[in-house]
Amino acid sequence: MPDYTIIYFDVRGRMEMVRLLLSDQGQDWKEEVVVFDSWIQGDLKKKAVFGQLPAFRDGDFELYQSNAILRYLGRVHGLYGKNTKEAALIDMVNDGVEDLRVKYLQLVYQNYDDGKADYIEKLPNDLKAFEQLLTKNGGGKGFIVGDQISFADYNLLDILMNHQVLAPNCLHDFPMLKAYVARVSARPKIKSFLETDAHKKRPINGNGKQ
Ligand code: 0HH
Repeated sequence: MPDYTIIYFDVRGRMEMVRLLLSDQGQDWKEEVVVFDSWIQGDLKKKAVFGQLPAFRDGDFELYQSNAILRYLGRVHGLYGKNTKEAALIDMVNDGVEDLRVKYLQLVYQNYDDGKADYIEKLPNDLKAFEQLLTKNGGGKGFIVGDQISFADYNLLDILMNHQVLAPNCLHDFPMLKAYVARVSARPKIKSFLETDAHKKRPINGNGKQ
């Protein structure tokens, strides 16, 4: 059994997609919660490869960068497609999710009050690519790439759920994506995870905005 640990602040942030993946794959993990007061003392920051969290440990193996962590778990748990072309498409989707996540984090941490209305107005431009990709993949009734779940599905699910909190009707014009969120989040182990207090009580972001 792997010995996984997530080292991160007490937020969903850049690790909830990893928690979704681990839950769905039937994996256990430990949490090392870093409180901001100890972070600003600086010792942990100096130790972090790029001066930031999250970090992830698999036994003695330590990794930084949330997308590298996702890809590592994708390789270990067979969530990286059936061939090199599927793997490339999974990377493409995951990079698209990362682009949207960066925009979302900039809104939340830098410009929430002034920028929210404009962000929501422009959001369909970002969501339509995912709707089209999903629809083109076998009619949109399955996963984002191929016919089995990949690490990009967990990342996409997480960012879409965050956006449903930000703008509850944001998927109204994207029926495939809306059904996808309902379908993937209803997978039994994901559903159980989403019902845990650990998930429900963990804030999406560190500044109370969502
Ligand atoms: N490219 C990196 C990755 O994907 C980016 C990591 C990053 O931005 O892993 N890390 C931020 C925290 S993620 C960081 O380390 C955003 C959540 C912030 C919540 C912080 C407040 C928690 C209070 C309980 N930031 C700290 C720093 O840069 O010093």
